[in-house]
Amino acid sequence: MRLFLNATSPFARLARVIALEKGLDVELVWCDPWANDAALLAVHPQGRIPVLVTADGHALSESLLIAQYLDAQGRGAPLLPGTTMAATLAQVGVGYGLMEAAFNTMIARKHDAAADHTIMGQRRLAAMQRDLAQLEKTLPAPLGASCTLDQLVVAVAAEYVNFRLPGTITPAQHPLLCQWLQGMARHPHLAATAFA
Ligand SMILES: N[C@@H](CCC(=O)N[C@@H](CS)C(=O)NCC(=O)O)C(=O)O
Repeated sequence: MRLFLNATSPFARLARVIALEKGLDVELVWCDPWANDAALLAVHPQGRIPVLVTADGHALSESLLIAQYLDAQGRGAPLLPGTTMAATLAQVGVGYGLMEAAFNTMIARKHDAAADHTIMGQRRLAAMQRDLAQLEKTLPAPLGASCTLDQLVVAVAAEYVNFRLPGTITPAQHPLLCQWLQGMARHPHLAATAFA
């Protein structure tokens, strides 16, 4: 399998962490999706990362679809346990929403210095704050023996916020999330793929 990625995409990092978590042998293909990377466009028309090319040649896009595929292919306990599926997916949705709002805030700012002041910019920032407030109320389980998809999505999303939008998550406003994140940072596959 081949995974197209770069070093700063939270969506690509999520796919990479899950491949590691599931013990799968995946070749990393580093690319720049913003430069119309020819190798990336050759495997998928969307031109976005992540893309996972499976052993039988299917090009999968969308990090959560890739997550689902890798979870089914790899070894170990499922990242989406059947008995707690709704609760896990509910948390995944909040974490993924945070990831999207933070990423889109960054990209919009790159192209328009006043992006945060537009209606869409304001909606993104407000959604991010609501997602963080929700996580402060309800977090995935702390780092422990088993690993689930909500833990990985929320951790990658929050670490992306800290990486790109420092000062958004604060110990004063989000003490439980900060504490939870400190624990998750010790997860070997999160540590091995940290944003830098
Ligand atoms: N919904 C997608 C988002 C993927 C995405 O936006 N990837 C960005 C990098 S973080 C990208 O490749 N952007 C290039 C472009 O939009 O042309 C997922 O979950 O995988």
